[in-house]
Amino acid sequence: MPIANRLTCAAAALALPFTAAAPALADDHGGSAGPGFLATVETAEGAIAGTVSIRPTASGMMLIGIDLRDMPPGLHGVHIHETGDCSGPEFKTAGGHVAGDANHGVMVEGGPHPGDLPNVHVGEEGRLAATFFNDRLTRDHLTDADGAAFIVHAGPDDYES
Ligand SMILES: [Cu+2]
Repeated sequence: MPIANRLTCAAAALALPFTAAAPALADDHGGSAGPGFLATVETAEGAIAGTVSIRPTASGMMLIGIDLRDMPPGLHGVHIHETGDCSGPEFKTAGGHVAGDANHGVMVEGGPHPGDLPNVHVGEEGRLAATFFNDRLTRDHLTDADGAAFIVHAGPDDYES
């Protein structure tokens, strides 16, 4: 996974389970299938950028919610990486994507990785609010011994390399 040439700009270790007090659950109307994950996302400089949540649903899909501020405007790749260690400044400790047996990228035969997500666009105000469904990511991917990490890349994913 060639992440070395892409500077990362924000990351979170998905180590924290949801709690009842989590603001991200304020609009929870049910439909959850077991506890999910909530993590605080920090920039490479250590500033708090916001939160990411991942929760299992009754459909079997994971519901991924991203709510960040003060992000660099433009297109960014976002992924779930395989190791829950977001040491700055480039977050290489997070390793490659959660890949399973799949190839990287929705444009590639055998893809995408369970950790692949669509690119997100941040406007001039720096707000990034997005929700995704993911039918490949599993609880086991997130709860293995070394955890998992959420990464926002400085540039977009080309969905194939
Ligand atoms: Cu990535």
